[in-house]
Amino acid sequence: MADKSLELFDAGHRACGGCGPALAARLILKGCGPHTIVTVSTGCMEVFSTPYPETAWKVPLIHSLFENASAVASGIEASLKKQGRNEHVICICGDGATFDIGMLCISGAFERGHNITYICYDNEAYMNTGIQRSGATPYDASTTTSPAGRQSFGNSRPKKDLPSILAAHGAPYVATCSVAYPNDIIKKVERAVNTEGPCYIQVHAPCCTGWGFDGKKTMAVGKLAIETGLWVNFELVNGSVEKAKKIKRRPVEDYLQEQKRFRHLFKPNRNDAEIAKIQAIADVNALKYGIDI
Ligand SMILES: Cc1ncc(C[n+]2csc(CCOP(=O)(O)OP(=O)(O)O)c2C)c(N)n1
Ligand SMILES: [Mg+2]
Repeated sequence: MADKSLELFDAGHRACGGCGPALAARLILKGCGPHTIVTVSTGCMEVFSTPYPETAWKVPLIHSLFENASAVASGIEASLKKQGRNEHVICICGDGATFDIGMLCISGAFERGHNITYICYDNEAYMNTGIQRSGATPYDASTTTSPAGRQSFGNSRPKKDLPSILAAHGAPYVATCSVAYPNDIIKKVERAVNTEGPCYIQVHAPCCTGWGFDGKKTMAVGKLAIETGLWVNFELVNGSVEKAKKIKRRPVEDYLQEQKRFRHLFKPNRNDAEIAKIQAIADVNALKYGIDI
């Protein structure tokens, strides 16, 4: 069991106040413990935590490219195995790196069956380069590459179901969690790093800057995602749902109204038809994971 009082992701980094991913990193390392080697992809996390010559990481960290953190982790894991060592090898990567550009390397690493844990901090867009949409951006969210305006409601595609895709690779353990529930992250990461084989964890990590809310509300916004059913915390063990958090659902607009990325759904006029489509996404989630009390 990892000592949860250890702070392995240090204060003094340069993230925005209220940054969900920074909190995610701190909690992830609590779940892993000190005998851990981390690979990170290019993105906010790498930029705000490693401004040369400083670092917020108290464990070994390797940054290579945007797309290949899982390939780097694969090589580290293979080398450690050869040396008879057993440190945890984890990747901590953004959703752009995970859902889009790193997908090929992740698929290869999971197919080869490396004993690594791949963790995506999901802030639902390419934040570091200026809020471009990714495969993780939710339906209707406004981003700089899917701007809401007279011609568009924002992102026109639904969020990619990456947990199912990686479970279909035969991953023994796949889980989702949220910075709004810190102990759940620690517990799931600890389980993943102690499970043999390639495991995947997706952490919902609200981004106050990119989503457009006050940095004081990160936890509240994260909770609303879960309470509306737009984000579900679940565990897939050998491909089957083992546990999903049950909730009494609130209407999706309680979550949408808190964020500027959805403001076009309410102003200048309320768009009931689009809000109903988002409600339908939450309804499908609720049915799929059986979350309704
Ligand atoms: C091959 C390549 N393409 C594009 C970039 C530019 N780039 C750097 S970070 C980034 C966005 C990262 O998005 P995400 O993985 O979601 O992390 P976030 O910034 O949101 O934390 C992009 C497009 C790059 N560094 N390398
Ligand atoms: Mg991102």
